[in-house]
Amino acid sequence: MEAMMRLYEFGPTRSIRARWTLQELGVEFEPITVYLVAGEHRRPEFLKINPAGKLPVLVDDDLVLTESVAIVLYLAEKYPEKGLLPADLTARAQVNRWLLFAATELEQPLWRISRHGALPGGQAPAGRRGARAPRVQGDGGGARDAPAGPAVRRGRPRHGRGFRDGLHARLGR
Ligand SMILES: N[C@@H](CCC(=O)N[C@@H](CS)C(=O)NCC(=O)O)C(=O)O
Repeated sequence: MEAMMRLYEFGPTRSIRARWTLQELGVEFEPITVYLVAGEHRRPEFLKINPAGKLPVLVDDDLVLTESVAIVLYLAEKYPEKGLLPADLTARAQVNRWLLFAATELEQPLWRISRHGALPGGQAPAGRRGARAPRVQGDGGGARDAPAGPAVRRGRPRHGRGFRDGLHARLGR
């Protein structure tokens, strides 16, 4: 019998991408919480799994995989019958485009803004107001929602209408 996959994660971080994908696929996995806030990611036992001391990490048999987007793609390709990645080459190219856009264009500036930016009008951070991550629209290719959704959510309620509308216009919403 195949061993259950293990996901090393910590709630409201990029770990969500891996968890989202596993849940979307309906795959059973063993979740292992590594408390970043308590510094557990710097403990020797975790550094043996990922010497970079970062989350998420997916362990599937002999495979130890880091990088949240690589995990999303691995899972989507492992279960092709679930249809998270389109079979058509050009449709898949669009999915890859959004995955890379989320990771390379969207994520860093949004992290920077959310860490250093003032909250307009004293608004509470998005997560505390129960904002839901939006889905990237279009046909097929559910895999692109996992990385893009949390990043878009970061940019949604707190940075004012102009920023949000520009972002959503770019995403075709
Ligand atoms: N590019 C990596 C980034 C991983 C990463 O930086 N994870 C953060 C949580 S979102 C982390 O583990 N930080 C701990 C640290 O940097 O000490 C990915 O997408 O998986």
